[in-house]
Amino acid sequence: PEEADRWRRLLAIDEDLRLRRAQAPGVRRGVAVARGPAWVVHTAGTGTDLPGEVARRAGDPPSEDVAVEEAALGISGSLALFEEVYGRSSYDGAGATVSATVHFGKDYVNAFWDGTQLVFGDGDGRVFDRFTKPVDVLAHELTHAVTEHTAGFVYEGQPGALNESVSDVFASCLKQRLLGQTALAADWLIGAGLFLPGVRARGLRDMAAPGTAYNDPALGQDPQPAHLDAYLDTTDDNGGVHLNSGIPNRAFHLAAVAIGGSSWEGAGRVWFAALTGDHVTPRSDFAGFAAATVAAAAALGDVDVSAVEEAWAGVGVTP
Ligand code: ASN
Ligand code: ZN
Repeated sequence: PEEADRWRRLLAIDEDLRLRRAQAPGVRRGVAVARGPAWVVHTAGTGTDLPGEVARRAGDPPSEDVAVEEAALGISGSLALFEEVYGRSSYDGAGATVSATVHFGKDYVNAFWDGTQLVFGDGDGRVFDRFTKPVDVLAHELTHAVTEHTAGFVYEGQPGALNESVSDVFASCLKQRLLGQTALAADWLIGAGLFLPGVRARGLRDMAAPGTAYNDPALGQDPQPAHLDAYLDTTDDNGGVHLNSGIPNRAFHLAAVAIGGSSWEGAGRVWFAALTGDHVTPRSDFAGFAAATVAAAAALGDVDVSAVEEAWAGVGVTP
């Protein structure tokens, strides 16, 4: 509840701004673009039928259900990031309504984008708390939808690890934006607050120091590599998509810190331009995506291109 209150306070500002813009003189009431993309949060009530029952839509008053509120805040915050900072209207670039379901299943310890909607479990009450709790988990899943509609990275091997990494990149950008943190001040953790007390885990992943997020009997040690030299050749996890993402994750962290200021405005604009630009394909590998970020930095004009090149060099990737 403490964490939820914190995000609610931060996002209340955002919601308030959205409503005031919708009601501003000269803005026709009900024009979708003025209000930002819509969203709807459902509840599965611990069942597995999707999407379940509607719990709250954009514009509705808050519900009493904390998971519904967390989802609403994470989704509206992510939509605001994409729209206000990167000029993208929803995940499809055309204002699609975001649909999400919370309370999916019993003791369900994951969250995912199924190609149509977002889905969140409540955790097992032992190791994992609710998957709606960390605002960056919401943004991670919504970014899968953005990637599907843009670069379309196939979910396997290096393009799969890029798909995962890009979700962490914009998840971290959202969290840092809400907290008003610079790249230097941020914790670079994905999923902080997801683990219940007593679990030796700072989060699911650490973008600044992949491989150090957790070390607990229930979880083992965080297996992420931080450099291409340690790339994991495995058939698990679609070729290690959640493992090898540590490599491009750290490249983003290095670029963000080198560029300086806020990650979402500095390195974030470069990564967004690369993700949505012509230099990537569904089968781009690390080097291909690195080259796309270098080209994007050069095209933006106000970004230190060598900071991007050196960030990739720092993880062993040559654009
Ligand atoms: N939470 C995971 C993800 O977004 C779910 C999955 O592996 N499909 O990548
Ligand atoms: Zn993911």
